[in-house]
Amino acid sequence: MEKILSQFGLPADSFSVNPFGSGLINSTWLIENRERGEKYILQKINRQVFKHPEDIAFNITLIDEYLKDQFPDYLFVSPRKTIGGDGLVNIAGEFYRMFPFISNSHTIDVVEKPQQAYEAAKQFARFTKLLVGFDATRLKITLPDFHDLSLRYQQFERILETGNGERIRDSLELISFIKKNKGIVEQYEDRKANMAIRCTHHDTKISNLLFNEEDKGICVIDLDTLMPGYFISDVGDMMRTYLCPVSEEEKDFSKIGIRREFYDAIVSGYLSEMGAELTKTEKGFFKYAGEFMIYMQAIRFLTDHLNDDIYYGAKYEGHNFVRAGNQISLLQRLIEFNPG
Ligand code: GN1
Ligand code: MG
Repeated sequence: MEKILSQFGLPADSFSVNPFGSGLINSTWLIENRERGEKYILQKINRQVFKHPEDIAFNITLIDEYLKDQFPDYLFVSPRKTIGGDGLVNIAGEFYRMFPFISNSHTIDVVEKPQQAYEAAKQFARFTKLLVGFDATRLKITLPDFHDLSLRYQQFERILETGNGERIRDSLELISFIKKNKGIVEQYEDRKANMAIRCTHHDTKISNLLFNEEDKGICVIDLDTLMPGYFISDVGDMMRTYLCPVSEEEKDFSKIGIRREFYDAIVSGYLSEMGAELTKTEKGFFKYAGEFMIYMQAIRFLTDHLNDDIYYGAKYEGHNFVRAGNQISLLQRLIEFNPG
């Protein structure tokens, strides 16, 4: 830690270091000196997942320059430069980056008020809208095929052949649900031709938005998966994480349900910024967006369970099995839901 902090020009002995946040992929710490009123967020990028951390840094720099130039009033949190002027530090093959801590901001893990869902949808939509004039294909692909549902389905089928046999036998009900709903993959293939490629965040869960004390969205964070993509990725992940009163970690599936006011808040929040950008056809895909993302997340959790948790890790035995079951319940509730 001393080595890392010194690269950012901070003396390690005057800062406390504590694990921070709820992200599943990268490791995050809060670096704080109370007397000096200084706070930073330090992150170690997961090298198993992100093979080229410098591509993430490249994308962030590119977007930062574009936004500062075109929309100087927009708050975009860019990483603190190292003493050598870089956005990233490489220490023994591990990559670290540091962000200023935005004062009076906080994140939430579960959406409690429709207003929060509206705000988050609006902020993520605003981000994509501000980048409409930026050619999304200039972004480096930090995770190839990240939201390619057809590929996720193929990976799932493959793991049924090669995965942990005992876990496969114990997961037959979930496996059969995934197979029965393969129509969601077919719809994805059909709908792709009718959606534009835009700058897409790809991880719009509620914990990736900073709020102020009045529950107003301040800015979007976690741009590791900012890539060219479809709006259903962003809207869908909002549906996945804002509609339900409990998170993907909940074990009691009877608590899982769809809250109508939150659905309406996502749609109106998103359209408040992106209404003039989305085509009429795209506007018909809101509910599908939720099905697409929840189904994909269920597949990803289940595939990982059958693959001995190598991607997400597990805090307890069967953790990803529970998460997959949770997402399948949520998908069932969404399929039944009539947006009216
Ligand atoms: C991961 O790292 P985190 O928690 O922001 C994952 C998302 C999943 C999410 C599920 C790079 O996001 O795709 O939706 O967990 N990110 C990556 O909670 O795989
Ligand atoms: Mg995150």
